[in-house]
Amino acid sequence: MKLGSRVKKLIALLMLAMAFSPGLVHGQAVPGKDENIPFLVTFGKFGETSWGDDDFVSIFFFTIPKDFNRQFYIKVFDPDCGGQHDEIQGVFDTKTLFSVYGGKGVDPDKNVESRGLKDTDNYKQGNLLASKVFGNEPTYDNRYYAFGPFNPTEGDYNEKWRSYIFKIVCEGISGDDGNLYRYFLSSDKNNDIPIEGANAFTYEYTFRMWNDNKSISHIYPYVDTGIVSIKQRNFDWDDDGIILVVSTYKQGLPVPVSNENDTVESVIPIEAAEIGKSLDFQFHKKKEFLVRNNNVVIALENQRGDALQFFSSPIGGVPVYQPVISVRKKTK
Ligand SMILES: [Ca+2]
Ligand SMILES: [Ca+2]
Ligand SMILES: [Ca+2]
Ligand SMILES: [Ca+2]
Repeated sequence: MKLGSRVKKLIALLMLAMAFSPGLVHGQAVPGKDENIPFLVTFGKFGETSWGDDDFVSIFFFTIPKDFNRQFYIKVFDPDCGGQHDEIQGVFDTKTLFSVYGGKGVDPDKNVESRGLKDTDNYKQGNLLASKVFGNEPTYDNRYYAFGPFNPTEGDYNEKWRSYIFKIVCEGISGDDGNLYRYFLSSDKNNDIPIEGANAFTYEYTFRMWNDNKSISHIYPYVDTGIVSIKQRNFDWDDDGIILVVSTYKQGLPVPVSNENDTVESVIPIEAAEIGKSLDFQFHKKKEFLVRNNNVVIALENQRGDALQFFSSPIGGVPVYQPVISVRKKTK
């Protein structure tokens, strides 16, 4: 029996090592595996912002590595607004338009307006490759709809990431209910088959927290060179516990949080040790009682006013705090 438990332990250790191997990429699920976020959420444009969506639009970018030369799909889980998962106000009357863009104008490094942060319609730049409106439709309830197939070269090439970039825009074009959904980037239409080295990112993250006050959700912005401080903005957090910033350098820096239908901003200093890595924004729900159906918006910009990206698969992996242990010899 002793040997059996040892073997079991060894297998468990091996599986743990595999799970943390950098060769395995989980960037295809949005929200990502490490984020522990149940759903993205976009409300119909006649919704009330106090329900947690400030602009009724959500924009995500997918990066397909240059070396991947097969077709792929962008799948949307529960694209409808009705039945399971969605947030009703009165009756389900929200219509949601999903649109996939490729080609020139999509890459948010070259075209700042493509990020969709300045309340203009210019985020629709690029070639429209596919689009579909979803209402309250049982056909798509608790199921996937697959956009595609797309060829990688239909994207906008970005040299820095050595990847083709695609954009998916979700707009609540009518109604006032909240559409909850997820994305999955897949090389197969009917199965979730990840594409190695692919990732996804956004600049303004609107998501649903779990209805579980023990859960911790995470989002992972990437700190590029030249960043000395970042301004965080959170909206409609419902005073639901605390938001902490964790990095290799920060053990858990609390940031000011918003309450109902308001925005709170603060500036977070960035240390040299944090450059070229991801930060871990941790969302710890209130313990005393359960805040239900909490939708929240978060966005970041650097000291120059440039927006930071949140990656579904954290660049460089999940950051782990490394206490600085000073080993000074006594000189006496
Ligand atoms: Ca549904
Ligand atoms: Ca409604
Ligand atoms: Ca939905
Ligand atoms: Ca909220």
